[in-house]
Amino acid sequence: MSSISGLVEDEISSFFESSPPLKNNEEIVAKLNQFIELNHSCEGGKRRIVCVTSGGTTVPLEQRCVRYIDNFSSGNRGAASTENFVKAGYAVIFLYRRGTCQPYCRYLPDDPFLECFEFPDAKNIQVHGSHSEAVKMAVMDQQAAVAEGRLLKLPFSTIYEYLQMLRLIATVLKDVGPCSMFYLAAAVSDFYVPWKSMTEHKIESGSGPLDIRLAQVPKMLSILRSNWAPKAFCISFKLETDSKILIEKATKALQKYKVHAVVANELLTRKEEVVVVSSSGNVVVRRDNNKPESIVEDNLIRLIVDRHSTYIKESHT
Ligand code: PAZ
Repeated sequence: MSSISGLVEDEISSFFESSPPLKNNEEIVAKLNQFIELNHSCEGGKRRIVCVTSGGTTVPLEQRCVRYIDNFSSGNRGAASTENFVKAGYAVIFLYRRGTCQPYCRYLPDDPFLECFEFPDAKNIQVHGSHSEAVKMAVMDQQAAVAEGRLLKLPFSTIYEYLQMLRLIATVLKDVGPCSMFYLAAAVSDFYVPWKSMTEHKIESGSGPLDIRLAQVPKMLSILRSNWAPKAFCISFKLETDSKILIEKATKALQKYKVHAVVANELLTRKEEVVVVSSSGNVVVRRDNNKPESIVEDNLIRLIVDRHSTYIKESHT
């Protein structure tokens, strides 16, 4: 297990102490406890629980935010992975950026969404024939996952919200031990403006170039692994645009944060293939080109679920 230095621990504490508190903290805790009770109590059965993070975090530049810095992520990976985890029998906490791609909605047209519908007469509205299958499947699958209590969706926007929510989730998942998993596909800002040094009102324009000093976001993976949820199976992601440095960076992250695997992907080819980097070697996972409906997450989640099963078995011996 990774142990973290006092310095890193201080940086992490001061990040949280100076963050604007979550507005709906108690509501989130209540939802999480209910979800864990339903899926991992003796009465409710013992499903595996995975927290899938998805979408990019924003870094506000003003406290009453008008402008912000964003991290790229459409949320497709997180949404598709969530669907596959539910199919594999997991209960999923989907921690996602507001407005990004949602599970079961990947085949719906989002631009413009209203083109899905038509008005045969003044009293009725119905789904257009060309979209009816996609809409039917989306509604049925999403409703089944929610009705069975297997999908809990929690939205975030800022880096402050994301990290506070991740900490809450890790804390409640601690008791689930090896049957819990973190699958960290969200694109998380490396730099931010500390809340206390941020201007309250909209930054004035018209006085020349803007100088902003960004502080480094403390690396929370280390504390997630060592303190928050040390027994959880943990998968992190590494995105690069330069394929030459991708595997080296992913290997460094694996060693530094002692996660169980790092999924390495390149921006342009991320929907075609990923490389799962772990201490047992690197495995290239590809989309099945012979099947038009195939997505890389079908094979990726199969591999991750297998690895998780081995981890659970080994934890009990
Ligand atoms: O959300 P998306 O499907 O457009 O892209 C997924 C991804 C590239 C954001 C994800 O696979 C990933 O690599 N996340 C971690 C990014 C990072 O290194 O911070």
